[in-house]
Amino acid sequence: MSESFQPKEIRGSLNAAGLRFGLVVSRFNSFITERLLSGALEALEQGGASAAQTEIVRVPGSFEIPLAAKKMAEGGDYDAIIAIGCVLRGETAHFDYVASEVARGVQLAQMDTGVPVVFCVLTCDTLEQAIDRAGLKGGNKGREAGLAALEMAQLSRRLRGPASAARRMRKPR
Ligand code: INI
Repeated sequence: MSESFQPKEIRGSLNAAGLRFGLVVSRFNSFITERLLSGALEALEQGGASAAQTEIVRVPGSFEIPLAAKKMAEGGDYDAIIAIGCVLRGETAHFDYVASEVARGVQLAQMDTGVPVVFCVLTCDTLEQAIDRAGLKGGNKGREAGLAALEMAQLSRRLRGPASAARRMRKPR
């Protein structure tokens, strides 16, 4: 590759200016989800988001997250949504159903609406693993989700859909 071959790169910055964020938070395992929420809010605030740019929606459990996230995305009030939950493996197959449906539903919500929905649902075998990821040894996954929401909200503003991107590439600059 020659040195002169320098394609334009498109990235989202971590700046919340002019953006609105929605967080959908499961009450189930709230000991963990409240810590994830704090991490996410911390990241948004560091990116410059104010309380007025941010809204929190509560749902009973992780299984309810996708519907709430989809309705929030469809409403058009948010540039990115953060889905926060914690599913812990028990003795039955319940974990598998809830974990796979929340992942599938969150992906569908963002693909159906075009609004980024960041996945911050811990799926852990033990409470200890969840605690590690909610602010102890494994950092705070909520904070990572907050950063991802900032980046994806900005990136989505820049990527105005496949048709317009293809048009821009055809135009010689
Ligand atoms: N919801 C969770 O968010 N985490 C869990 O670990 C969990 N377990 O283990 O049962 C859980 N169940 C509730 C579920 O999300 C729904 O709220 C419920 O089934 C009603 O639809």
